[in-house]
Amino acid sequence: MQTPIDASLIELENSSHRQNLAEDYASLGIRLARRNINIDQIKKQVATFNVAIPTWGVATGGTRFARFPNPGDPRDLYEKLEDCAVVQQLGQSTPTLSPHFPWDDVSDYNELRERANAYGLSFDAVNSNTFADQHGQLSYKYGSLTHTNSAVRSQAVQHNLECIEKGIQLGSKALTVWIGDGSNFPGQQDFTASLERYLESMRKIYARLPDDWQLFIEHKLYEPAFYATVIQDWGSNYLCAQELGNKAKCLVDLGHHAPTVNIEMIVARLIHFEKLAGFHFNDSKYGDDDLDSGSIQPFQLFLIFNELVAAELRNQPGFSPSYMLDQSHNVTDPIESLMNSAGNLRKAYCQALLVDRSRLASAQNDNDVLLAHNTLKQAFETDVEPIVASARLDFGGAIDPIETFRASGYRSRKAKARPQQLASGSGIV
Ligand SMILES: [Mn+2]
Repeated sequence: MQTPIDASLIELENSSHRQNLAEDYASLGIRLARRNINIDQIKKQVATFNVAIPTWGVATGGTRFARFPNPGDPRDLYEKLEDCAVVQQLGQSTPTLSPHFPWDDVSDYNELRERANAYGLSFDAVNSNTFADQHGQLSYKYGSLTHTNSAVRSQAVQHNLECIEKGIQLGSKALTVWIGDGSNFPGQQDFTASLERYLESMRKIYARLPDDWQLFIEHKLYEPAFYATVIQDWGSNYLCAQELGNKAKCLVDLGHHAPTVNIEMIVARLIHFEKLAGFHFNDSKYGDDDLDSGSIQPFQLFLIFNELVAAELRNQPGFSPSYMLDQSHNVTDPIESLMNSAGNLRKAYCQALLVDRSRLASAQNDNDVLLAHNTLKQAFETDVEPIVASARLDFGGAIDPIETFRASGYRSRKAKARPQQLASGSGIV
């Protein structure tokens, strides 16, 4: 397998942390044993949690105003693959990529699959793009799958069908559809007619899904449409997924809700009705900030994982969510942010595994409010870093991925090897 970072460098960096980690792990193990928890068992479970990297997430992102590229940013998909391989090699929790078309268009998808496999990487859900115009065909300025002009809708449907074809060659099993369709002014769009057109278009896409594929519908309450979006919330999402059929499910992007919405409760509802497709993980203070997972609201992230672990433990029918990151790294090194975020997700998962479920259930039944709440807080407040770091180490990763990445000199090597074209003024990537 191709590994972009020298294994001896990882070993050297790990050697300076190995003893401390062993002591921290042993000490945590003693404390968890008092709670009747086997730390080795938890570590094994934590090691099974993986999240897909969005191919657009390895290049520096930006805002509507500007983008400030990092030296060594990947210039094409093959360079993105190499960066994803670094994230996986050091973090050992991101073996899949979620590609985006047409940004990731290549001439030979079988070759792309082989190149990814050589790094030990494979492909998760493919993402279509009908929110920006491509090369001078019909415009999506006033919508795509819901456009008033049937020719534009056909073009958007056709693009999604092509994404499925590319995904089949890459070994993907799902298509994620997010549309920017909506309206900026009251009166601009007929709410009912636009939803009818959406369903008509989506039925055509759904009809062409392979039997073992799923269709992930992603809702978002605003942006780029600032008055209304066609698939604005989980309610519209759920109703559309229900109309389309069993293979259609609802994708929850953590940044696509109003600031005070109780996302963990939405997750619980979608799990109950067997309609949870999975996640686009990120974090936010205000809107779709696309900050690193776990950076702003780690307790919310834990509460979401609490619902996921509860579903896992009760063998909830149809429960098999896809986990993907969807972040924009504007002021950090994207490789570092991706490793940090994937680690934060494992921390939240690990903390959720530590919840004393029987104590929680009896406190809930007895209406012992404080004990129920404190049962969750006890798990959330446990420092689980020794477990997450040990899970990485067991699979050849770095105890401290970011320190190791910095010591490797990878970024400065790439800054020389990947001279950038003129900085583009475009924002969000
Ligand atoms: Mn998303």
